[in-house]
Amino acid sequence: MKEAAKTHFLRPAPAPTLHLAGAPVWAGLLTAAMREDLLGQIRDVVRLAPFVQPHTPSGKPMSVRMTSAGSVGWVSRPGGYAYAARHPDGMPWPPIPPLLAALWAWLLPDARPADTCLVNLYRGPARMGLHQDRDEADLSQPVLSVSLGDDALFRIGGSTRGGPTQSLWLGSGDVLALSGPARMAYHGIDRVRPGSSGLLEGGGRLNLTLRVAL
Ligand code: MD3
Ligand code: FE
Repeated sequence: MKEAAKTHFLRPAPAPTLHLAGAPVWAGLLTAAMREDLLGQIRDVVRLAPFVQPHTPSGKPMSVRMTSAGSVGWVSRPGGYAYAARHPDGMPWPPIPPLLAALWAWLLPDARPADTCLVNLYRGPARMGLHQDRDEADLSQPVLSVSLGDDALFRIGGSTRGGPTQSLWLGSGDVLALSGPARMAYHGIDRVRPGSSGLLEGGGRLNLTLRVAL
């Protein structure tokens, strides 16, 4: 990790910018230098574990490309979603990027260490429909989301489908923690604003979610 990031994480965690459905949001928490540093660490992950296009268990292709880091990674198989020790192509998942492991420990000191980081790539019209994250064994553990690249319209509701929702544009370097009641909230990405960031070569957005899967 670069010196700037280390120094930054030694300071007390700042107060969140706002709360959305009870979830703290730190807008622009990662500096430009940290975003570049993290992007380099994600490139290393993708080199070892390439993006795949997952399909839903019913066979529909998803518009988001995905890979993972950690001791396990999220996979979609005909039988359903799971955390698996290997990439669909057979290789083990690369380690969680050190900047993200440090960010997790800094913001969530009471949580168990994250054992997986899902990497989502949004390009063009990619989106993610409203869903709950419930493939993890211990749903009392939080999820930490980091956005890089183009802005995305994030939507979050309650823990039942069909209720009211709130929306927020997530920008590059924004961080969001989901714990407590927000952990089971329905959420998704309605759309990405093309060209709103120059961070990714070829444009688009990355979302990194750290989780305790096992
Ligand atoms: C609320 N990713 O990977 S991140 C996902 O931007 C996912 O790629 C979106 O939903 C993305 O499952 C949203 C924000 C987020 C992540 C996990 C959550 C919100 C969450 C888990 C529970 C509740
Ligand atoms: Fe999710």
